Amino acid sequence: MLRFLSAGESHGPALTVLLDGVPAGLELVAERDVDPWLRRRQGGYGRGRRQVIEQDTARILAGVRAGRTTGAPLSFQIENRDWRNWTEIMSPEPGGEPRKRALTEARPGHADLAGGIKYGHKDLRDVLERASARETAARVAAGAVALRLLDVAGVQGSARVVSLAGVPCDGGMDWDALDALDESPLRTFDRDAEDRIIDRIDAAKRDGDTLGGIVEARFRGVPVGLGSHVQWDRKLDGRLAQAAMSIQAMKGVEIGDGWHAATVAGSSVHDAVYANDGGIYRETNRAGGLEGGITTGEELVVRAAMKPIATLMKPLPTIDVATGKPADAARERSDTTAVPAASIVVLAMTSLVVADALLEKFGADTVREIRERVTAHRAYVADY
Ligand code: EPS
Repeated sequence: MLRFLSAGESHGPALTVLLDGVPAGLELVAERDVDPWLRRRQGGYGRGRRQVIEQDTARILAGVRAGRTTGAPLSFQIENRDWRNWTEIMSPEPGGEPRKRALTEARPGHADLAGGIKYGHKDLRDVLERASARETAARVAAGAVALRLLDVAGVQGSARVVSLAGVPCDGGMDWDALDALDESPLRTFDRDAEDRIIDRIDAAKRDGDTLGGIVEARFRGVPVGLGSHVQWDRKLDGRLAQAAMSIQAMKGVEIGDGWHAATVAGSSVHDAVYANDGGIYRETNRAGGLEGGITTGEELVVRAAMKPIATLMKPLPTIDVATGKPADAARERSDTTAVPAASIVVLAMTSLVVADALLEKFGADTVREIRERVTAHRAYVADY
């Protein structure tokens, strides 16, 4: 079982990542395998000044020796460079109350108010520091290890933006041009839509507003039979949706044709099955690679809808929790949009789920066993 936990505040000293269940023998070098994903997550047009301060890198503290996992739990640390500007405010030492930069004007749409009531805080910084999407750097570090594990099994993942600010920018999937996604400021293949979206981001920034969008994580080479139909909590579609929905600001998840499938007849939704000498195949993949909560061997396609970030420079009406009086919502330095970054986070979280399902099916202590078992399974499926 692959288990992942994180700790760390947005302006604390560091994020800590704990990843348990990684088999032994996985080649893992932070600079090569993890840091490029952290860099991708930091990018994208519409980010704020915080990303100029941070240069995320993962320091491996446990579970890896001489470039290979040992089978022991992995731990990473990702430093918050901004912490040096917050040492007094974020210090765990008693005293200094009320602290500077206390936040009392709850931002509608953020965790501020519900979290403040739940945990009994009047300085809502005690909520926002952990609710902040800074935490997604930890998710991406863990997800990068999951992607390495998937690679061993011949599974490849990709992350892109398919709509931003209400402008569709799907542009079709092209596995041979993944570098183009890294070069695009919006992580999209649709270069024509890019300028229009950038104009909208600039306008939103001028207006003190924020923008959401839709991102896609996609996997190819997925073995048939990950997940199961036999129990609700083993269905892979449910597990993927939970992982994607747990990401800050996500409001919807769809698999394959998703919401569209609810609007058309069954004959236009389900993927007919054929066979030839090469084995079983489908000509369409509207199901997004899952039937009955089990992978079909087709590409796994998960899309997630991100709402606009809740920190608005043109604040909404709210209440001040210290006085109970009406107030303008707090303004914190933030991003106009983080949709391109969110595509990387959705890929990371779904990679952890797919890698967990892979270990469940091929249950192995070593990478060598995974390789052998996946190869044998692919031969079985071809023969079925
Ligand atoms: C965030 C607010 C901003 C974002 C942050 C998420 O932080 P700050 O107030 O320090 O500028 O930059 O995201 C990150 C730090 C990151 O690395 O993604 C929030 O309130 O969620």
